[in-house]
Amino acid sequence: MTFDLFDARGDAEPAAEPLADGAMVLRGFARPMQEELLADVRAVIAAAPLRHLITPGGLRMSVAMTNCGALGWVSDRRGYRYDRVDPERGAPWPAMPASFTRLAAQAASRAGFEGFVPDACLINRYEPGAKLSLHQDRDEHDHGAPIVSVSLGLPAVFLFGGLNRADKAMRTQLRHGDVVVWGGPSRLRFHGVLPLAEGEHALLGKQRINLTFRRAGLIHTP
Ligand code: MD6
Ligand code: FE
Repeated sequence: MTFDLFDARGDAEPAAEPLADGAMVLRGFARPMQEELLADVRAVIAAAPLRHLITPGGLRMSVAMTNCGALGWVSDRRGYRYDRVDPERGAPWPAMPASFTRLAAQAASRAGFEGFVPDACLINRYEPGAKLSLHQDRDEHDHGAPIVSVSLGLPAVFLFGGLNRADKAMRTQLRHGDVVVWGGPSRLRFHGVLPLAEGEHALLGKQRINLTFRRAGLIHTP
């Protein structure tokens, strides 16, 4: 396992740290485009504000969320789903910024998944104490495509388990600029994020922003 930004060949290829078959962390992969990404994150949040969704069980999520792209992930008392319309604003989600689409495709390709074109980007905002319980990403129609997850701002401990909830989870710290790519035999592994520790990030202050790109695929409108 390596924690260097650059691998032993000494070229500018970020180190790929395997997590499991089909899952890896690309350390610092998003750093070269951080300014562009952050400007685009701010524009999306200005158009479709972050909000704390309610789980089907009636609990308020500690992570605040919004989306961009053709489909957005939402949760309410009726369940989890992808929706073309932001229920809060009654309007489509903001378009996926070109910087997001490009980064997602480049990271997927680096991990061996060619031709990744995300149609959904979930933006998660963690403040100190916010967490994401162990879960599977299984609301997408297309499980053939990987997931690309970009970490910005404060570091967080990522839990990475198996295909059953009870499987023991390993832990890895995700720092500013790290990208996790997740697909193939690992696509349905359980994972989560431990409560965010207090801290101050030079660019983002007291928060962690996570961008999760998916191919949600067809949705079935009632
Ligand atoms: C997060 N990430 O890192 C939450 N899901 O804030 C996820 O839930 C996630 O990082 C699937 C694949 C990678 C992830
Ligand atoms: Fe997830």
